[in-house]
Amino acid sequence: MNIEEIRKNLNEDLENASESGKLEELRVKFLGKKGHITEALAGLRNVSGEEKKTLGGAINRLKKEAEILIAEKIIAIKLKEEELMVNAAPLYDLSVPSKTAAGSYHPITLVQRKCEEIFASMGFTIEEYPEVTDDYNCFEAVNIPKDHPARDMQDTYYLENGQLLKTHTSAAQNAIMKKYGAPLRAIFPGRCFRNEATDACHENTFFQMEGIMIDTDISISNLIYFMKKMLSEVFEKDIEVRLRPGFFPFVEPGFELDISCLICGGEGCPSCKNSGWLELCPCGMIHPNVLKEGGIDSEKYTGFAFGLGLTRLAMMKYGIKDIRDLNSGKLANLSQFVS
Ligand code: FA5
Repeated sequence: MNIEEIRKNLNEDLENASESGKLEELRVKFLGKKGHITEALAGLRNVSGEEKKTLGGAINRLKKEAEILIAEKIIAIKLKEEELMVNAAPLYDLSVPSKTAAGSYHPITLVQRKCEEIFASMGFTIEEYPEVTDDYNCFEAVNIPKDHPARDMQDTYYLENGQLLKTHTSAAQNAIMKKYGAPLRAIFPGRCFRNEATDACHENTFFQMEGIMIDTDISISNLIYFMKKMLSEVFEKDIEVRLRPGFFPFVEPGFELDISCLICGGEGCPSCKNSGWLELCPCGMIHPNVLKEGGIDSEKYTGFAFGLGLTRLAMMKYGIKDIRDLNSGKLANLSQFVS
């Protein structure tokens, strides 16, 4: 076949090609190992002198032309095929209801939202704070200087750059005081981390919700009122609580607020370490050092703070016996709670 015959043949084949799959065959026919153009180039060995130069140049131009034409045709056909696919009737009926089960909220999200609703209705703002913070915010700013024995109660995970995962939501107190000043009412829920052994009521990753209220004349009575109000609304019934002294360097005086274990009805079980009571919400009057560090005049203002164990609250509200189930990712367990 001479050059003109090959070109004519190529143009006809390109004209007739209508599927992208066929174009590979076409490429092999002209440019493959035994293709017409490759063979024409191989035939040059029988030609010599000036004719070899002219013919060689013409065949090489045809080769380039063929490569470009085939590539352009492939693009044109693919575009056409895509357009046909897009415009074709859908392969499925959009009006048929989905068989995928609807998702559900995690029990901690449900109690967190409930608490947020309760406190927002009492004028508290809801603040966010990162999980990664530093030694100053987590400890020093809340009156736990380096080498203070209280640090032993909250070991955590440290990053190589010296930052750490917050052990309690109290880590946000300083930033929020500096952001708003006094008077102030805010809650700040968040994930906390502690490097400690796990059991039915302890996790290394759990949720707390901190609350602070700062104003002139805030006293322990205000604290007790807000705690009782929150618990009765979350549980939608009266809950037996007990307040006992508790030490936290960032409050003075400090209390442990325990609720009667709702899993065993106060008789004692692994969820409450067999005591019948569950530590749920330590609280107290904000230490003047913490107010001062947050830029608040501790002579003029007083305030209360609490650190509610949201994860434990979810356990009590929904009767979840083992805290580890909450991080288990077992959807059959976690998807049964609705409000
Ligand atoms: C604190 O974290 C204080 N920052 C709380 C506080 C805030 C006190 C403001 C006074 C004023 P504590 O370590 O006790 O305190 O934790 C508070 C609550 O978080 C506990 O009562 C418990 O409900 C929950 N909690 C603590 N550690 C764990 C854990 N490992 N697993 C699950 N919940 C936990």
